[in-house]
Amino acid sequence: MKALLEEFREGNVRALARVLTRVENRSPGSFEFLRSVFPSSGKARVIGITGSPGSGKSTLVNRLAAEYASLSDSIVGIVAVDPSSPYSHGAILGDRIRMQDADTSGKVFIRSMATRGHLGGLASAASDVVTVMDAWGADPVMVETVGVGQDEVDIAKLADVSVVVLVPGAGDEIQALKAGIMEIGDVFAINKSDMDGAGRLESAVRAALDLAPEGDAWRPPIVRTVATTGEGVEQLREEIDRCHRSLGQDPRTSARRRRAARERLIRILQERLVASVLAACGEHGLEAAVTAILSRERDPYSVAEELLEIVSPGRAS
Ligand SMILES: Nc1nc2c(ncn2[C@@H]2O[C@H](COP(=O)(O)OP(=O)(O)OP(=O)(O)O)[C@@H](O)[C@H]2O)c(=O)[nH]1
Ligand SMILES: [Mg+2]
Repeated sequence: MKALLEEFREGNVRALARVLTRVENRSPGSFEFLRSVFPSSGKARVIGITGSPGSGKSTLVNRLAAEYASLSDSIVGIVAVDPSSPYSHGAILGDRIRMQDADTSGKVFIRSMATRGHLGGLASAASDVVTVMDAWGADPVMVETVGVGQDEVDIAKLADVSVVVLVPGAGDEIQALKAGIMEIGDVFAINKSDMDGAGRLESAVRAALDLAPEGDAWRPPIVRTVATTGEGVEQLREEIDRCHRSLGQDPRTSARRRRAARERLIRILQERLVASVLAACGEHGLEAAVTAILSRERDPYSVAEELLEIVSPGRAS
């Protein structure tokens, strides 16, 4: 493990991949890894890219990554949070871009994460992956998520700059407003602008943004893109950079970062607490308790109290 950490610190890509696998699987020693690399994190620009399924996020992320890679010597990190929803394998997304296949330059490092099976939740696992990439030296780190659920909104909050990708004619005008996605967007990309209705969508987004209180330091720009051809991608990158630069002047930035750090700590606590309770009572113990609750023999409150008592004796008041 020491050797692995050393290789990691030397910037070895294989070491990065191995560390990420351990961290994602919560293999023994992964918390020690996270602890020792955390102090080196916090340098990368973290960019969130979110939008509805098939809106062209991966295509756009690939283009942006190529842009960033051409501008500096750093390796660009990409975290693709892959929806494991039933339709992700269906016909609708049959043509989705697999980013794993895309990089040939050796300057982009891509990691796909499954969305299921993370004890502390997806956002917790994703923040660890971002931390590891950041500590390793990737910059920027882009995180692609399908912006629908709370998990995804939480992930978007990991980013300093969030790009919301909308597409014309997909009912996104209404959907975006409904899902509260407008609030997380620092930059809006109207992708597939080669299709009808881009102008209409832009007006709808602008109208929604105009509802934001006056005096906000940052007015989210709207950029029209065609990810497949690369049109507008340079301008999108410039707006993302401009947003990053403005963060230092925006008084809300430190409050936002503080909130994110707090939420992250709470998620870690949840994960570790649940993990230690499960380790103490075992799968059998848990199932037995569930059976007792189902038959109304026990109530979940006292069961929880009892289980907590195992890991923290004498805590009950
Ligand atoms: N016409 C047009 N098609 C595009 C554009 N951008 C992406 N596409 C196509 O849209 C499809 C979906 O693109 P992806 O990049 O996989 O979209 P995504 O948002 O990452 O999809 P998921 O990750 O599955 O949610 C692909 O067939 C792309 O070629 C665009 O600007 N114009
Ligand atoms: Mg994608």
